[in-house]
Amino acid sequence: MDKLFPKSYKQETKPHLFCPGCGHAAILKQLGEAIDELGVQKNMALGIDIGCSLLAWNFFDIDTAQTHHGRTASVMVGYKMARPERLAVAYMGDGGAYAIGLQSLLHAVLRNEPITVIVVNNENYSMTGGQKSPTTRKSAEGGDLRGFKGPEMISHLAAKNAWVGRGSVGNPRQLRVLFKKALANQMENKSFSFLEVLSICPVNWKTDAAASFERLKEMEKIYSLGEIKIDDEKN
Ligand SMILES: Cc1ncc(C[n+]2csc(CCOP(=O)(O)OP(=O)(O)O)c2C)c(N)n1
Ligand code: SF4
Repeated sequence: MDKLFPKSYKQETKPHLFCPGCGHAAILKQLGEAIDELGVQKNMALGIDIGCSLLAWNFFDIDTAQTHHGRTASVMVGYKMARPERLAVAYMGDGGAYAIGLQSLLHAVLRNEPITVIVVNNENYSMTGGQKSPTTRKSAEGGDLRGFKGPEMISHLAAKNAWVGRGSVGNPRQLRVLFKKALANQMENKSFSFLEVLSICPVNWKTDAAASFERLKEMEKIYSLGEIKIDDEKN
């Protein structure tokens, strides 16, 4: 065992608490790599929402605040006001960010608060058992719904120097670059940054690995990935 896991590796990692095959774990791995590559680990705080994102509470060796459901953006706005020299990052699910927390998110955008918001879109309220969220496209009753497009909406409201993008757990290399851009924007432009990440929830989707990635591929066709242009004609 010691040969497989050298001492330094054992000290620096620990098992995650997400269900097997969950997208959150792979997304957080890329966030961690981006934080390491930018060297900001000791100069930031991570706010996590109620939902499966809260299982990240001790994932990293960084200051973490677990906040009220949907209000992580507002809590990190407050943190940033108190500690403007530090990075403030909010990590939330699509249910928390786009339903009960939408007012917190929108007003942070409109005020161009210098925080970074990451929303993991797995098309359902996962922690409570897979209920419909604003991003759900197919209802259990069989109806087709229109999934809420967070980055596109924000791109119409954000200030010119804000940064908006969308990544996918299916493209980890691109995802790490997008995380770095979202964090760098907060540091350099002192403006709002927003990254949605398409993810998988095999437990509530009731899918095996192959079917989970098939559904993710379908999502990747519907939602555009990469940086999303700010519509600065109107704002
Ligand atoms: C104010 C409030 N309303 C509802 C809940 C119940 N609740 C806990 S987790 C959760 C779902 C979270 O879903 P989402 O934000 O999409 O995150 P995910 O679990 O999918 O990562 C809900 C509705 C709560 N804890 N607090
Ligand atoms: S319920 Fe879904 S999102 Fe939550 S930990 Fe399990 S697989 Fe991940």
